[in-house]
Amino acid sequence: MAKQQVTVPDIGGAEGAEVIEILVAVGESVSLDQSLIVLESDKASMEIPSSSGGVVAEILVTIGQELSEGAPIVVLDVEGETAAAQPEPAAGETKAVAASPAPAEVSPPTVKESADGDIVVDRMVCVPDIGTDEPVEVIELSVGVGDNVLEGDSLLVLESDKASMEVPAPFSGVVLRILVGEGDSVREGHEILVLGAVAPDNAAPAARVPSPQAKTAKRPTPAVASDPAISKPSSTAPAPDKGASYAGPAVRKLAREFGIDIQAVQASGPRGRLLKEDLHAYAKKALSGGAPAATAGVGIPAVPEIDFSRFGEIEVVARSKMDKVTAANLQRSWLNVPHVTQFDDADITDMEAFRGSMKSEAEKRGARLTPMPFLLKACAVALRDNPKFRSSLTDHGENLAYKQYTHIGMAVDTPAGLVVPVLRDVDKKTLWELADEVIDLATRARDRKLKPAQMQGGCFTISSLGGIGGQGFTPIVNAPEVGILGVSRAATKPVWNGSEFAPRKMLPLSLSYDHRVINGGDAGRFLTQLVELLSDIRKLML
Ligand code: CAO
Repeated sequence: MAKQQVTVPDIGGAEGAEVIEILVAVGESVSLDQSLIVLESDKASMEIPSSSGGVVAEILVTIGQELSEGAPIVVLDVEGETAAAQPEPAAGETKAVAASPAPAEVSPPTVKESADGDIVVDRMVCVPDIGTDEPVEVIELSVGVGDNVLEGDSLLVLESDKASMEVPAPFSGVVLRILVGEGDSVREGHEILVLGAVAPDNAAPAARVPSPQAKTAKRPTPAVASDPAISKPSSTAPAPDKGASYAGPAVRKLAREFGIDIQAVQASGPRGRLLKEDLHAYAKKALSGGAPAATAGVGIPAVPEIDFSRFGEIEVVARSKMDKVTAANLQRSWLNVPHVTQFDDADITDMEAFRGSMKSEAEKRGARLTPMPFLLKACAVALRDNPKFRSSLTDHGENLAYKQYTHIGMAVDTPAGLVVPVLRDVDKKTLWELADEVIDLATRARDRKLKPAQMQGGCFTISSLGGIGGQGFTPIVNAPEVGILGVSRAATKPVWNGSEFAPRKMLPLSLSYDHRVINGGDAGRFLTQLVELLSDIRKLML
């Protein structure tokens, strides 16, 4: 066993590249070429591979330390070899890429006169030496046609397996044409874009005569004379709109996996560098409904924050915790569940007659027999006969969990927000028991006295706006449940009975369901049965 020090290889001349991640720990076995640390310079980040296999005996760097070529990184215990026998990795043998790619290469210029008489010198800009012969991917275009860029501004971001790097503009000018797209593979010398620079006014007369160099350009420059984008770059024009944050390859990869636009994320690392933690925090915030602005969800463009006071007086009121939790839950369901909503009307004329006939008995019992207990009972029967409606997706969608119980959630509108207490074993309870429980749970909800257990375990939800009004709405499934019944206000309507229009009390129902689990046929059967049960409540006993 011999000790061997691994040092920073040739990183393209970058001085003082910062250690932003240490990827190994003392005692860990590493193989040849395994990444040890991530270094980041002003323009690029790169993983530094081990020059040998072995066990990490000592880590000689710390996060934030600045390193240059030759700086020691780790000491390895290497089996059967002496340190001297292990050659230093030669430049180019490592997987590191140029830390600060030279400004993009440029082809010899062509000189043109624009419509307004300016002298435009346009040059093809190519991928510079990026320290590898392997193709690398264009992961971001930082500019668009017509953008004014300053020398050193990032034109695009390239990424290999091991590193990402920005390619800076070789000179100030205006982007006339872009020849690559995101996802393209490029190598050194690949043509990226055409950049036009306007010759300074005092140099214009001389520049009007194309130089011999321009005439003998080896690489043909695309014709851009008719391009309206040719204009004199204004020294006061803003630089291209780029985010201030910089992200290393691992962070960029994670951002792509999450579908997060890194420019939308607040960076907390040194020098405005984006950390993985920033992405996690952003995703968490988005999922809890608290992402900056009214962000609809991860990967979805944020709705911009507006200063409404610009348009008139406003009052800002803090939302209750319950309101925010409900918002997050609804947003999560809406984003995750492919919703379909189906509508029908139940003829509840007879049910209402029966309910009316029970009024005095209800009063004697101190009960309130609203349509809700009937709806609960009818749903329990329909859930029994259509068991998919009380299932949930499990194991990442591999399986369905069929619940053998009938617990039904009931949306309750409270001053503090929407809550959904759950009535347990609805199928085993009488209408009177359900009527009492509806009042009890609704009262507890409004008094904020519900226990967490009383809001858990539902298989299906009923959201009744019947007491409030409306002709129909599309409720959002309360995931991981797969169905929800929306109930609107019953109204007396003329219904054709085969020989005449008769006045009937019609109850509008809307059934939303998770189309990953329930198909239209399932939903049609469920809703049809529900309508039949409510239209003839004797069937509830079958
Ligand atoms: N059509 C016509 N009248 C109806 C009705 C309907 N579909 N549903 C209820 N009513 C009547 C009731 O019979 C009652 O009238 P009476 O006092 O004359 O009997 C009146 O409307 C008020 O009923 P209620 O709403 O107090 O009682 P309920 O049992 O029907 O509902 C509850 C209980 C807790 C579900 C309800 O109070 C509630 O909070 N609903 C809102 C749910 C909600 O916010 N959903 C939206 C979620 S998504 O944002």
